Amino acid sequence: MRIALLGAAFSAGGAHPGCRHAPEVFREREYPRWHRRLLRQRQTLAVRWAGIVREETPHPLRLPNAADVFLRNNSRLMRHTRMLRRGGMLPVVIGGDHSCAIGTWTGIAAAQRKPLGLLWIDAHLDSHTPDTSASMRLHGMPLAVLLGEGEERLTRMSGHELPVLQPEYCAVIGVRSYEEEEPQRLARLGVRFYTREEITLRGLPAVIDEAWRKVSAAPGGFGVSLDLDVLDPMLAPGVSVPETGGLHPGQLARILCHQPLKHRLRGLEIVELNPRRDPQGQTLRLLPRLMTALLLRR
Ligand SMILES: [Mn+2]
Repeated sequence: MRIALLGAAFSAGGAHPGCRHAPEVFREREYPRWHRRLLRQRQTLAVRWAGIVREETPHPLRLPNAADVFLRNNSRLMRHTRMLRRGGMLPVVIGGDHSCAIGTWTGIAAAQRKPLGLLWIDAHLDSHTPDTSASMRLHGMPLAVLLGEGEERLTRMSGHELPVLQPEYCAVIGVRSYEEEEPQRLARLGVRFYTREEITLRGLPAVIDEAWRKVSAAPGGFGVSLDLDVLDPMLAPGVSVPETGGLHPGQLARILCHQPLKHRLRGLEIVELNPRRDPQGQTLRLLPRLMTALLLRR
């Protein structure tokens, strides 16, 4: 598998400017070691850096005023992931605040003809629109945009009429903080989301099996959007919007490892790493482990 690492140095759509430093910090501190380890272990992953897409205005911005800035940033990211997919590469995007998901998945979906599945791993539902958001920050809205709801310049970024994602091939897992309009929207659209309570009730293996089956049934393959705030902030403090509780990194690695149809993977993004809240680097150091868990076929 030929993997192209792509930074999305975005913070304008998020809650904290620190997020935009994450791709560079990863590339300098973790990537060389990870790359050497893969070579030494003769792993079949061929990884290279494809560059860093930088936002044009590195200040927190809000909708509706900043729609054009968000559109330009995400359009550039979309062109990169689309080009990488068309070239037969597997894009792995290192964010950035979660608004980069709009560019990542619009580009990956545009490179193929069949519908794409997506597993959204997150403490939040990210399914607001400007009508329901209190903060008007775009990182609380990317899933709604990809499903075709919200700011129209973003939902139609690729020029296609249809939304980027079809609800029946999407699932959200790890959720533990949301406003009531978000589950209402997802329920109306028909997107399955698994809260912390459901995971506790049914057990993680049953839930993850169901979620993986759902997204990997998509005719065009599937992707994973991983917001690091799904993890317990005691163990992974380096995120912009920490929520108490959450998954243990080992649990998350097992989730990523146990997808049986990895040959149908079309992309991965890992977002919301905030190096300024991660002075000891423990959140940063999880990235190679999590990426290897999903990318390596056993
Ligand atoms: Mn998120």
